[in-house]
Order: sequence, then C-alpha cells, then structure tokens
Amino acid sequence: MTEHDLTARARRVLAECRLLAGMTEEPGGITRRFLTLPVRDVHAHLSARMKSLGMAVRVDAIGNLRGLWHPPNAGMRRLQIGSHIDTVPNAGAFDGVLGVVLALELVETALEKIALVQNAREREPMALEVIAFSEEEGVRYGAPFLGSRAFAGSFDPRLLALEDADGVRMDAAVRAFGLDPEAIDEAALDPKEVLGFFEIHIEQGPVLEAEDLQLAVVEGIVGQSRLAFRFTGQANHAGTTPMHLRHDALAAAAEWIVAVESIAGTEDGLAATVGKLDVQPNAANVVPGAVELSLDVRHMSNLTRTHWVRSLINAAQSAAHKRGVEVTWSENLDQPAVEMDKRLTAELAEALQACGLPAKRMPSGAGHDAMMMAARVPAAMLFLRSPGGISHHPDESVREEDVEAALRVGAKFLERLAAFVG
Ligand code: HGY
Ligand code: MN
Ligand code: MN
Repeated sequence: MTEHDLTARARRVLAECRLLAGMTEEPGGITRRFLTLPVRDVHAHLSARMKSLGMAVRVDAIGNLRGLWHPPNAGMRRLQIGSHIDTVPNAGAFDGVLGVVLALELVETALEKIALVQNAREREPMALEVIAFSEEEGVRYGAPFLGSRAFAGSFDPRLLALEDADGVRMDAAVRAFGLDPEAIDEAALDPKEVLGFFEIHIEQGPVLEAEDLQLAVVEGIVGQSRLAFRFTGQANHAGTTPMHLRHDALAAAAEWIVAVESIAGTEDGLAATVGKLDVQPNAANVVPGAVELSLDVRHMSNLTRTHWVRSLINAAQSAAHKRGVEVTWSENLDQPAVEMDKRLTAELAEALQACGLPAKRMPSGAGHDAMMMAARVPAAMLFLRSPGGISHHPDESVREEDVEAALRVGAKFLERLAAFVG
C-alpha cells in the first residue's frame, strides 16, 4: 500500500463520515438515536459497502449491523472490529462512526496483506467481522451500550419496558424497526469463535493534542454510573406563595447540581455530570413542582466511584429535605472500570512502533463498546487525536494525517494477528 493509496483511503474515510453525518433526525445538526429512521439509511449505505467487499451482511435483533468476511479456508475464530453508529444530540461527525468506517477500510486494505502473510506461513486466513453497534450513547432510553450488551450477552430484558421521551417502549421501537425483541439473546457472540474485539475511536479529550501525538493505545476504560433523579415538591402560584411556605423542587435540584460540581472537584480523576434536566410544569409563574435530572459519575477505581455516588445521593437528600421536597432515584448503569487485553494491547503497541510511532498508552475517560465486549473476549482500542479536545459537539474533528496513521497501524495490527491466528 503506497503512501498515495493511504492518503486516498484516509480522504475516503473522512468523506464517508461526513456523508453519514447527513443521515440525521434533525437537519442542520447530527442527531441519530437508537433505531430512528436515519439508522435505516446508515445501514443501507454500510451494507452496500460490506457487500462490495464480499461480506455476509445481517442485522441482529437489537439492530447491530454485522458484516462478516470469511475467506474459504479461514478458521472459525474471527477478529471483530467495530464501534457505534448512534450519536448524542447535536453531535460531531466522528464519535463512533469513524471506527466503523475505518474498520471497513481496514478490511479492504488488509485483505491483500492477510493473504500474503497467510500464504507465506501456510496459515488459515483470519476471518474479520465488522460491527456497527446500534446504540452506545444511551440517549433515547437513558440506558447506554444496548447494542454491545446484547452482543456480549449481557442485555437486561427489563430494559425493553423503558419508554422514550415520546412514550415509545423500547420493545415497540425494536418491532417498529422490523426486529424481534424476543430474539435479542440470539445476538450474543460465542467467545470460542472470536479471536478478539478491536475498536478505533477518537480520544474525545485533550491528552494526545497536548502531547502532540497522533494515536494512543487504550490501557483501560473508566467505570461509569448513570442514575436518574426526581425531586418532587409542590407546584404553586409564583405570586401568592410566600418563600417560607414553598416546596420548590427546582431550588432543591439547583443546590444539588452545584454540590455535585464542588464535591467532584475534591477527588482526583472523578468526573460527575448533571447533563439532563426536565422542569415540571416549566412555567415562569409556577413554583416548580417536580424536576427530573440525570447523574453521570466516572472514575478508574470502582470503590472510589461507588463511594462518591453514595455521597452525591446523600447530598440530594439533604438539599431536598431542607425544602420539604422528596427525592427518588434509579440507577440505569453501574459499569465497572475495564482493563483492555494485555496481549492484544501489546500487539497494538508493537504495530505502532513498527509504523515508527510512539506507543503512547492511556486510559479512556469516555465509555466505549469495547468495555462491554471485554467481558467476553479479549479487547483492544486505538485512539486518534481529538483536535481542540472537543467531542459530543459539532466542532468535533479528526486530522487526515491521523486517519492515515490509524489505517497504517490498524493494517499492521491485523497483519501481526493474522500471522499467529489459527
Ligand atoms: O458517554 C460516553 O462516555 C460515550 O461517549 N458514550
Ligand atoms: Mn459518545
Ligand atoms: Mn463513542
């Protein structure tokens, strides 16, 4: 593969991501939630590319799009490469989908190399499966990683009863997409058939740019708790209700949100975020009767994370109590921190060095499908620099030369794995 090919391929990856970004629920921005209409367009586009590569294509019962390249004399164990195609609201064009587009580019680029290496060593070629996970962000139903949890065999069927903002149950959304929610457990992989899972993703943070590095090997992914809180007070007239007689749910929530920020600032490596807030009845002349809000807490140590989740719940109870407001909460995710597979990670670091790049290793503050997959099969991740450290925002970007480097390192990684699979 010449440098020219590589540049052309990198340009095609960027063009593909920008094309897929146009498949959105909201024209003018990039919003693509779990199993919404634009997902059909993404599936159609990616399936056509998979078929052009000679891959067998299917969509499993939770909406993961899967393309399998299985050369005639390849063994059953395949390397799975992928990421997610859903987005946060008003997202950037690369979070998740870059990993799927790069995976397809790698399949196309690596085919010759795999054949060469296999022939040279009379080994079976390595089968490759590209996966576009249907839901990682957790935007539509508040429960993230639905696609990779089903894939990893850890999907909780109780989630099917969750309703979205329009009151549509998850199982109804699955059926509306033409899928069968009763068959979700059939999406689970068989670890005996899988060599490992490889995810390429933007860093979504400032570290690589600050160190002027293009790529990094991910050593581990922080643990993540996601909770939904409800403060219930008493709606009342804003003009006639004296301040000392109020049960203002929003004032209680507001005091708590500031407490979340200050408490999180006391612990190194702790991130706590209230990202969603819904005020009821949300009228200027009504004392807020109820407030629903989200809490996202992350840390590399599970003990530290769960300790602070407990503290933040106590802080919510105290802010509510002093106003005669009730607070309730539910936990939608308690995801322990995950280490990436040591051997695959070492091979990926070797691939970086073989391409003349520093083998930078770092943790991920963002959650990824690789953390679900790591529970069942060896998993590895490669990060690309995020210019400006920006993500989950329309200004999210990647540099063409970093995409080129990721293609080069990814191809080298597949070559190295193909040399010892069998
Ligand atoms: O929230 C996350 O960490 C990821 O972007 N889903
Ligand atoms: Mn994301
Ligand atoms: Mn992502």
